[in-house]
Amino acid sequence: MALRQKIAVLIGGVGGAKLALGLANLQPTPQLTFIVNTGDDFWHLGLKICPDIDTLMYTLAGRVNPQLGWGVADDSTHVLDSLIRRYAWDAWFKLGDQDLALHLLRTAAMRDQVSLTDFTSRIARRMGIESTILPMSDVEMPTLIRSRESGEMSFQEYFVRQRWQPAIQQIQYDSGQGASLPARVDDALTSADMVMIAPSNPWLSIAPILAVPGLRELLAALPAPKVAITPVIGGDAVKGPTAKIMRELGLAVSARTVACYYEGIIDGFVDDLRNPPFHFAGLRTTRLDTLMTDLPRKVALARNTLDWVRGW
Ligand code: FO1
Repeated sequence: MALRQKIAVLIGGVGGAKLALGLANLQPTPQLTFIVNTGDDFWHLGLKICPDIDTLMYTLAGRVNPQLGWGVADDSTHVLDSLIRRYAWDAWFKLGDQDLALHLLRTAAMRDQVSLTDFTSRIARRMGIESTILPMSDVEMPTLIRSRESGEMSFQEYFVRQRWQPAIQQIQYDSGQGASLPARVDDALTSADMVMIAPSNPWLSIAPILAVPGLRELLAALPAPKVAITPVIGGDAVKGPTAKIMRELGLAVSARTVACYYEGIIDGFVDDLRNPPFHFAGLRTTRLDTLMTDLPRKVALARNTLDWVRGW
């Protein structure tokens, strides 16, 4: 029997989860390990919240809210309603009741000194997810946003409370105060037949992963093919603030800028058919339909990317 191909994917957010679902629905299914951004994680109402891990888990388990791309489908909001109506709480971060169950369990596990990696593996298994989901680090590495209007703020303060409206002056990535590369992340990358960078926001979702000590250097030295997929289609992002942030950072809103950003850590780049072609010395590029509006399109992008890289 042929060995299942091992693919490690750097990932974060709603756009990344779409590709993850495409990869997980390939036949035969590759052996998938997702290395997930935890720069968005925060403590809220005493609970440990890990939005990108949860978005990925709910998506792969078929439980995600399809309209939002995050949270649980058909979730109720009894707790949230109580907080607002009975206690006049400023409930700016929306937590559904079923989603809360996961945050309660995770918080209890953290208090019992269970690592985020072990907790995530346990929950993913209980959700029936076959892929491996690894937080980029067990040490907290919160991304901080600085803007002229609002000064320094936490990621969720910027993203949710202020609806990503403040113009970004600087993004500060945490390197985990000397934390080292988690052994399971190291293993997943070292043993991978291919590494992919999902079409997640490079500055908000992928850069925090690249800030994990040792990860960028390891990636650069890996002999396996490493390929990124563009989050920019037709001069804009499908959803979210990618294009806005690029403009605020003084960058041209193009797939070329994204490929440039990943220089040194990728050797292939999947651009979108709608984008103008570009060439970089030493970088293989292809143009595919990267708009993942339904499951067949997600699977097609995963399949076409793998077929392209296998043909190198
Ligand atoms: N995004 C929002 O825009 N508003 C919310 O109230 C919100 C709540 C929320 C709760 C749990 C969760 O896992 C994700 C949630 N998100 C919410 C999404 C999240 O803030 C972002 O998608 C990511 O952090 C960016 O990748």
